[in-house]
Amino acid sequence: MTGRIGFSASPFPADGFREDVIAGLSLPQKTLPPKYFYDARGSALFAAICRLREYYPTRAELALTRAHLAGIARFAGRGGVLIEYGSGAGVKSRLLIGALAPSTYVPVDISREALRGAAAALRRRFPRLDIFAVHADFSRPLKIPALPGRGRRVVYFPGSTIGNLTPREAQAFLRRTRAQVGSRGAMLVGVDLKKDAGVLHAAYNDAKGVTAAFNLNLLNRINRELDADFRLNRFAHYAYYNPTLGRIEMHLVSLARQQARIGRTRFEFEAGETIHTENSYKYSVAEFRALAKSAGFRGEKVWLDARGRFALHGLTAN
Ligand code: AVJ
Repeated sequence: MTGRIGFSASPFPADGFREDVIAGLSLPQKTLPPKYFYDARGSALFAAICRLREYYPTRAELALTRAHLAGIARFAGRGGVLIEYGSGAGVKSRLLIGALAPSTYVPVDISREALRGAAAALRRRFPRLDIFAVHADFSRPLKIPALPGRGRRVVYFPGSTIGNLTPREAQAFLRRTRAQVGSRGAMLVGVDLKKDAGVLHAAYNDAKGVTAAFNLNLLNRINRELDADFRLNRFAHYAYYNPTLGRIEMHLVSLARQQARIGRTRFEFEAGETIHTENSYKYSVAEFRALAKSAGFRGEKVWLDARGRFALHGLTAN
């Protein structure tokens, strides 16, 4: 039998780019949401980041997934419904689908192109798999339409993308996911571990300046899509590890006193003032388990890479 392929768009909230940008830049600490990094150029730059020598998370997560695939599959169970937050374009998704042999695979992504590309590629690779792509912003409350597949629901959320959320937001997000998978469900979530600040610093301040280009591209996107006039050479990438809060913070620092216009709205920048563009929280195993517990999950399993840099948590509903 051949697998079916479906596509569904939930009422789409990602068109709030202009509103989100203007609201964020109106705050005392100017802020922009990191989900807007990923236009075509931003996605290409992120792919380049993942290949950098200094950026260990992608390789560490892939290595641990390969090393522990059988155990991960035993935990998640075979033949259920695998829901991935993200497009499923990566090697890790293919490994997991191969090992779990789900009846239905449900990628959820904000990018329609990424979803279509990934679904088409997966269909060639797994011709009997039912693929039900959902075009939605998984960072907001999400309605996954009645699924054709039966069996246990497992949400896969790799890449430490959960680190973009504050612990409070992550807790709310995990609660919603817990409701989504039901009382027999589970979650596999990739989480970057706390580690030497120098290693963290290097990962977000690479020598080739790819992370800087990724950060600055957000202003480029605002210029292009929102009729704005940010001068990219008057802003600089700044990223550092905040050990008290356990997070990398990325900022764009204004190199001079200046103004920028978005449509008809003007924004003033002091010299040295920053736009906070991203947080990337790091959690020890115990910290993340405590967070998961506060959201109704039990931290049942955890797998690490050989060098102890990155964790994949196996959570069950309880
Ligand atoms: C995709 C959010 C996991 O926080 O490490 C990489 C994004 N930003 N380099 C991360 C990112 C700068 C990445 N996440």
